[in-house]
Amino acid sequence: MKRSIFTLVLLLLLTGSIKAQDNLITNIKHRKTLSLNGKWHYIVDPYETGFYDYRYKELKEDNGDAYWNTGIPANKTAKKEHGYNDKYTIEVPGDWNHQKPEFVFYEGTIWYQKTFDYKKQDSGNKYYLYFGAVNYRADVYLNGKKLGMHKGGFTPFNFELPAALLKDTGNFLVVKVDNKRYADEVPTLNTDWWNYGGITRDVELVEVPNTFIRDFMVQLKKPHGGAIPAKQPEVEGWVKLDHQPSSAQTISVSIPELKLTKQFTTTDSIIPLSFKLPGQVRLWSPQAPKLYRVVISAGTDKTEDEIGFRTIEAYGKKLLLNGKPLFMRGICIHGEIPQDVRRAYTQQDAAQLLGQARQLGCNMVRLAHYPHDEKMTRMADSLGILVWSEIPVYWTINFGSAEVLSKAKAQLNEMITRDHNRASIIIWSVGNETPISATRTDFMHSLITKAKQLDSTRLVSAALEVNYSALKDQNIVDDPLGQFVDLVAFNEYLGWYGGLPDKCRTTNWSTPYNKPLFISETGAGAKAGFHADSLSRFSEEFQEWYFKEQVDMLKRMPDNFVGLSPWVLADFRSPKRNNPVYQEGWNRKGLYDDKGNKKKAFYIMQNYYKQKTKEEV
Ligand code: GCB
Repeated sequence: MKRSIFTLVLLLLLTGSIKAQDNLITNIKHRKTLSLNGKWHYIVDPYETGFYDYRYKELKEDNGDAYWNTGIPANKTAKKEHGYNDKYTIEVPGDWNHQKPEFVFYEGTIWYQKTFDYKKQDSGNKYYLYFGAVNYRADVYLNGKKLGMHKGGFTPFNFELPAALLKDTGNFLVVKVDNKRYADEVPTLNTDWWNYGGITRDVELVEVPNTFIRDFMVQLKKPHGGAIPAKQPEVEGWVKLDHQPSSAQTISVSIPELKLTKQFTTTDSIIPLSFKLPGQVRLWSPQAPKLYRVVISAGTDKTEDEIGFRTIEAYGKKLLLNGKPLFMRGICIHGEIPQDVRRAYTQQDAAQLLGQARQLGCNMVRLAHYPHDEKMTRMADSLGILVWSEIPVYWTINFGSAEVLSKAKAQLNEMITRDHNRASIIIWSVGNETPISATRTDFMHSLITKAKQLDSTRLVSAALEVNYSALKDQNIVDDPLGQFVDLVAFNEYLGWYGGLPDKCRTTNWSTPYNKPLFISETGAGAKAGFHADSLSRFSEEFQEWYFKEQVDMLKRMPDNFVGLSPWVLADFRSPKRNNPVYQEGWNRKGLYDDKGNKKKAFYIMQNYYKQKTKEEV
């Protein structure tokens, strides 16, 4: 009985109201795939001529003028005003802005085209096109037929490729990518980062058996009451098949290193899992990021993943990792490689960003302000770096709109679905610096509820903000959203936006909520190499002074203070930052500059984190 209620709840969760990517396939790394990365053809189409006719009506699928159709004239007299050739090529993945000088500020539509061959293995199999991320809207066509449309620039999606449409040779794949900003999208018109456009992450053709493992969750059960995990900790999760098999099937979950195999029988397409791990299991932690190979099989399908087992809990004033108090030595990171002025998407990119965070002494990163490439969260798993992962509900999106809420929920769903087996991720964040109002609080509360439904094992938070015009000596972070989050997190820039850094000497922070308190941002701008006295804005000395004062202030934080993630790891591109001497289109609050050099302030934070590490042992 208990199990069937559980199944019903799961069913509701997994087949819920969000249509967009409820059928996301996870764990792509371990599937049979053909990479469609590499050179693609492109057409720049600022007027969307390939999509709308001259009366601005969407073109019919078979209209030869539509850019999803080949553009090859039938004969020499035929008129074609578009086409793809090798003179116009672009790399996938990768934002377009850094690839051609003429695209540096481009926001609009670019059509991508690739021809590929694919030999189908088994006529009963299924085929999907999987995109790691396309910013912002993608309309996808194969051999002249529309497969689907997706919105959201930082989360994955897949469309089924009908087997009859997929040819052995000469498949004509077209993606219309549009990164124009709109008031009713997520994020909205206004952000403090550059809106890089394009197919920014990997593209794969995925082949799976007819009934396949679409997704699974294998995590330790949510802890309660500050408990240390039992010697034989309990796994709770589920396996989600593409559809319910016609006759009962056996699902098996095994962890070879622990000599464990468990079997379950399907009664539905979602199969709840519940079992104990053997006593010799080693829990995952930043000190010992142990991952186990977990193999899941169902009928003819089999997949595996590397999974770490740990618990995380906000208990009273403490944050407990595996039942022990945790202090987060964090840093905020943008998904950008500043020395190349582009989005991050490779393994080396993840190694650079997480490596820099490690040098600073971090055990935690806040991946701002949108889900980063999956390579980042997987690498965080293997390096033992805790992660805060966020959706781009940023500043003043349209909180009154039900449609915007459903867009935010779709991105939340995709973020959590992709990464719910990553041990490193301990916090899902539903947004950043959203202005207090009843409408906003309802909106954010609804996202928090959704996040908890999708994943009961992690914490949910949001970065709250400070009103600098109302600063007092005793500041109380009492944003009403605080009652719904597990961790009260706030951004404060005392000394940069509110007075000068010495303001920290008399300022104190607390929250009325009996919850752990975290500083999710603090930072000041400095142009690397500009040296002056500490009162000079944008000098390295000003930023150094700022962090010294901040660190002194931290010593007076209340006993529920559980860490911070300063803003920001490295300088990043922002069209809002136009000081012609010090910024030139860059937000300069990095502890590293845009070439990877450390600024003076880096060492202040590094020292603070060294001290905190010593206190831990
Ligand atoms: C913030 C935002 C972050 C900005 C930063 C800044 O509070 O969360 O996205 O880039 O301040 O530099 O002002």
